Amino acid sequence: MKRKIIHVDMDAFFASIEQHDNPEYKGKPVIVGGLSGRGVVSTCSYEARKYGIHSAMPMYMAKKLCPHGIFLSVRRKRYEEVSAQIFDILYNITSMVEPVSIDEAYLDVTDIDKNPEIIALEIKNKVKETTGLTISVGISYNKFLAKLASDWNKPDGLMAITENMVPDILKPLPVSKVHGIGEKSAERLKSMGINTIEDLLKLSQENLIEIFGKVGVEIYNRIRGIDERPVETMREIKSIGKEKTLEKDTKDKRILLHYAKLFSDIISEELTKERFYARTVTVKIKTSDFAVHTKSKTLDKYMRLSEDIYEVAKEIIENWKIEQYVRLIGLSVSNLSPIKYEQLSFLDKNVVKAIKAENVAIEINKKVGRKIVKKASELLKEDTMQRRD
Ligand code: TTP
Ligand code: MG
Repeated sequence: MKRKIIHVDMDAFFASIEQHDNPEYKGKPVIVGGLSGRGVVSTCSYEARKYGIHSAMPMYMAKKLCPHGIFLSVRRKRYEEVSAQIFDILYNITSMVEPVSIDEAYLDVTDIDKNPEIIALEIKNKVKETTGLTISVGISYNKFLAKLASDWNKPDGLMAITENMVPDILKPLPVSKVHGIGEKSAERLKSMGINTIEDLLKLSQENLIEIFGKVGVEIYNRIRGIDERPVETMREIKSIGKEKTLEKDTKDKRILLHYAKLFSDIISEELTKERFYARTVTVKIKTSDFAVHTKSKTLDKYMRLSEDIYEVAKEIIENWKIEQYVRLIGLSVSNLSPIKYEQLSFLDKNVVKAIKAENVAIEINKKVGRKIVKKASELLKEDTMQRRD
């Protein structure tokens, strides 16, 4: 059975919030971003886009293009608050929500016995009613097409791409619309005389593999309307950690710090690979009487670098009054978040919701092939077992 996928994306998110909170800015070019000398544009209102301003453009350039624009700095907390309201609306529809960024998500509504257009309208109305803002919604039978649809008639868009529309609807689009074709690839294709998806459709799978490598197969399928990527709900709160039973029980903190350093490196590597950042560091020790003790510290910031993790671990170990010999040392990080635009605290609330919804799955261990990523519940189980032995 074909899936029913919805993609939602708020319109000019930061700028729309500013216009909503300051009605005098409505209808005007509003540019939000870093206002310092080297600042860049985070986003701008649709009125400002007419001047050629866009995200990631240096702020001085935006000022040149639109000197009478309203330039505002980023009010992250406020945007996260609105984001949380939007995600609340989405999670009230289904737990099958994949947050992509602060203002964007996929929903799998296949199992909801309702026309997806009705669901889309409900989302639009509820978002408008709750936040006063508009959201663009795309509907299709896979993620690629749903995202394309939400972008179709932004702002305040609603579009469905059905199977019979493919590939004709795709043919005139520029190749850059294909998920997986970045700016550089688009340039390269252009130099080969390939500008539109119609041009791309003429190439064989082998041709595309030659140009893009492995992704070539995905691109070949995508432009034919095939995209099997599942909607991935927030993974369960989990930790990434490593531990070791020492060859000889010890009270020497230098040895414990040595392992903490080693584990920080491994954990940092794993966080990078899984594209996570962590906020909590936990040191675990098992003493010679087999009692397990843990101490944690949660920071305000998310981290991924080995030095940052080690610094917290070091502080915990150095302040720890360890009275017995240690036979095992472990280090783990938790409170994980994927990152996008360095603003993530809104995701935390939704992690909790996803857990409640019990539709969480951890794929990391499968991918890594080593059991270093554990569910919080597993860790607890393990601790209990260790306490018993
Ligand atoms: P987007 O959804 O990419 O942009 P947008 O919502 O402003 O506009 P559109 O109507 O085209 O969807 O990003 C969401 C928010 O993320 C955006 O309002 C600001 C922030 N952001 C950045 O901080 N830097 C960036 O480079 C981008 C692209 C977005
Ligand atoms: Mg958006």
